[in-house]
Amino acid sequence: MVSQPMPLLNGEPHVGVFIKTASHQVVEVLGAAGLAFGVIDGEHAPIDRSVLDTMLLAGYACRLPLLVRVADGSGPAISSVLDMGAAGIVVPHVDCPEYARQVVAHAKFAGGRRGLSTSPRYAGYGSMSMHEAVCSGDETAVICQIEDPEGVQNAQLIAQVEGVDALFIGPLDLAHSLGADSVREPVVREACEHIARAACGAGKAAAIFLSDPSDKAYYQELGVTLFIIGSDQSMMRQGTRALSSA
Ligand code: 3PY
Ligand code: MG
Repeated sequence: MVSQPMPLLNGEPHVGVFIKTASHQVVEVLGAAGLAFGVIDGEHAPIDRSVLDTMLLAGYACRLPLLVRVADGSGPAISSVLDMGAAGIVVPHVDCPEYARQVVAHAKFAGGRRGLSTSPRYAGYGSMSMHEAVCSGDETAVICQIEDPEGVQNAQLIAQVEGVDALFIGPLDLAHSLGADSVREPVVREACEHIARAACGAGKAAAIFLSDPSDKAYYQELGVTLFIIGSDQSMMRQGTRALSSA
């Protein structure tokens, strides 16, 4: 077993969802239904380490690439999920290039300081040579979430950090921190556009969270290619409401 396939950075648009329910069955349902990728939310959802491990295993089983949004950019938080074989990490609240460099260093063996063991899943449980494990581990995606005014200001510098693969726009935190009541207020739109342009200008991918798919075309026009639209919870809620009102 090697790292999960990482087709998400090929420049094509991909639609995924946040996964907030601590369940491998949810992963399998989404994979069987043909979803392009999922982002397991380790920042805001109560998912412990061993359940996360099983969810990532389910991702392998149904060939659903899974990113994990870690709680923060610390070394243990990052290496733990990469050791379990996540296709990549999303780090929330990256607000300056120094922090982005620290995130990359924690995520990478070559040029970084990720702790090396060949015994976890990402390295085939000891079946890979050290060289193969390092190559496999370094294929994973490093995605920085930009969702604070300082992050917006520093978006170009963050995008230029070597090893950062994508900037992920966080409209909710942006709206909150910019004093807006809605993600559709012009000040939030401007910040989102600025981040998308910073990513594309540096030759990196841009990702965005949307609660409403009707905004996708607008951001795709700006060069965003990774769309995280809602979550397993919002899909359940919508389905339940539709059923209840039928
Ligand atoms: C945000 O919009 O702030 C996010 O983090 C998306 O979940
Ligand atoms: Mg956020």
